[in-house]
Amino acid sequence: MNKQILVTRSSMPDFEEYCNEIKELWETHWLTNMGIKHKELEKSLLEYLKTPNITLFTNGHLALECIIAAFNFQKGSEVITTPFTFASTTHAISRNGLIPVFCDINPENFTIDADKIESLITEKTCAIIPVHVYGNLCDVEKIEKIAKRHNLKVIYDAAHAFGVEKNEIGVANFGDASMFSFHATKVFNTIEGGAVAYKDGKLNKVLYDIKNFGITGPESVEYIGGNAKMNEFQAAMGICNLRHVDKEIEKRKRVVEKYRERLQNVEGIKIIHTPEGIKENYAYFPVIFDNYKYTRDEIFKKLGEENIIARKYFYPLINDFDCYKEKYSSKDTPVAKYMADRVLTLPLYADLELEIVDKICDIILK
Ligand code: T4K
Repeated sequence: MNKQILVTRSSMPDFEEYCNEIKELWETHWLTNMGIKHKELEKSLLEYLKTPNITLFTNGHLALECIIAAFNFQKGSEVITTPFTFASTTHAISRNGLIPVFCDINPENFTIDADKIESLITEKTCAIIPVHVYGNLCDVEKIEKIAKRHNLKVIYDAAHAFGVEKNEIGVANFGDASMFSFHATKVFNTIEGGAVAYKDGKLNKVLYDIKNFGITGPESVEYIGGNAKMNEFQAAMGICNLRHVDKEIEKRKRVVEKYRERLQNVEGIKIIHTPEGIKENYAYFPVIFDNYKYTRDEIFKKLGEENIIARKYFYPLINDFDCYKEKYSSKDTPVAKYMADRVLTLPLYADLELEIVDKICDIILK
């Protein structure tokens, strides 16, 4: 195949639509600091995500760092999380002066194994930060019960889960807060960008202050905040992309259905099955090669030779990263280790041609 097929490709509106959206910025010269585009996007997202409160950020990572900071946990407290995720989740905990405690994942949908959380709780535990990895919902009911029992906060890393619903309840409604990434690689993007949705409306002011240097008035700075504001060009991209996101998700669905049709019931290939009642967003298509006739790495290489660049999300595991491996080991999370050694996420984006999906499946199967 001549054309290079990457693991994903950003959704973009028509050039004219975006130009039209940013035109008034040339009139107002108001480019950032919570301008009109920012306000408009915030309002639309409240509705789309069916959440009572939302705050926008310049990217998903800072959104997560800021919501953790907003809860003001005592430094050195422990946070139970999963190593089967992107670097950001664990880094956001560590950069807040908190201690990540890795819980293993369940082999069904690779989210945190809720049955293993309680054994990791100590008197130092302050929160659970699970990840709706690939857009798969965690066991939100079980996690809520555990959190209530032990008086812990739950902050979901919902970076992958934009638009996912369970029995018509938006994913943003689970836990105390949820972070969404609007990075270029996501189902919904604002170029770079992110948001936190949350239950307690009082967090609105705290988050605003944290993302804006802790400035609380014209002559007062009450907190040591940072700068994590979404600018007007990002927000304008979001306004345009939100108009088309449902159509984009429908197009992703076609691709996923094709992959499922070709790869399910193949010995040695495991794909994730979504339970009833879930509205999916078709964010990623992970495949586990488990005693298949070729290893994950062989398939990865073969696809690469055909100019198809799949990705090993999420390998290596975070507890094996150079910056964490002195304190942690992937041996402590054997299911996550098993999956990380065998997973490959296949190319998936709205405009991916079904012939290419077929070609990818042919390479894998033959
Ligand atoms: N939590 C979780 C669970 C996450 O997965 C992420 C981010 C975060 C938190 C933090 O959210 P952000 O701060 O990023 O908002 C990519 C993304 O950069 C990252 O956002 C994402 N997760 C992660 C899973 O994937 P890389 O290092 O794989 O990106 P890169 O540059 O290799 O791009 C991957 C593919 O995407 C390219 O092969 C082609 C395509 N692409 C990329 C870019 C940059 C585009 O089509 N357009 C683009 O502009 O991390």
